[in-house]
Amino acid sequence: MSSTGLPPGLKLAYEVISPAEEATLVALIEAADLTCSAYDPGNPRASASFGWKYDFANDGFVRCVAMPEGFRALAETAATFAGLVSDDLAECLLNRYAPGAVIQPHCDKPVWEHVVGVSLGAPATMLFSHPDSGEELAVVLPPRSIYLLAGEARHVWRHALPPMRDTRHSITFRSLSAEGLRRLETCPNAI
Ligand SMILES: O=C(O)CCC(=O)C(=O)O
Repeated sequence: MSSTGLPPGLKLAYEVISPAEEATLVALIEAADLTCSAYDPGNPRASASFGWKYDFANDGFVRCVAMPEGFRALAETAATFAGLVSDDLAECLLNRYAPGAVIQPHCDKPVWEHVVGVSLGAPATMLFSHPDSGEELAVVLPPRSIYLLAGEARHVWRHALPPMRDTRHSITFRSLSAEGLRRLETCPNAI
């Protein structure tokens, strides 16, 4: 049984972009080369990454194409929201959740530090669960809102998305952690 409230370290703000900007971003996501993950068969969630992507197969990084200009203004907004500069945002991940798509409970990989997400389209409820106490918190993410996972919300609590009823898009920006920076130095794809 989940209750409302925010896990410590979760920051949320509403209406950070206009409906017109939202429509433009959705069109840009739809124009991207979205693919469903081979590690998540049957889940109608399609994604594309720009910058650096975590490689689950090799526990390393894959270099992706640079983030297109159309996402630049949003990256600035996300960086400011997180107290960063946009150059700190090593990955820009695009997601399209078709009806039924889910995200299983997880903590983002320790190669990442800040996780900043912008929601577009249908609203979603993000479910946070504490691994020790079992406490659950349901946080509504309306379209055009932004969230930052930091502190306990980032490093202790798991987050998940239950099956989507209507199509939602999201854009997630991630900065590298100290571990991520160290790992990137030894990445064969890095310059
Ligand atoms: O779509 C979102 O806002 C959540 C994305 C997420 O949890 C992830 O990519 O790890």
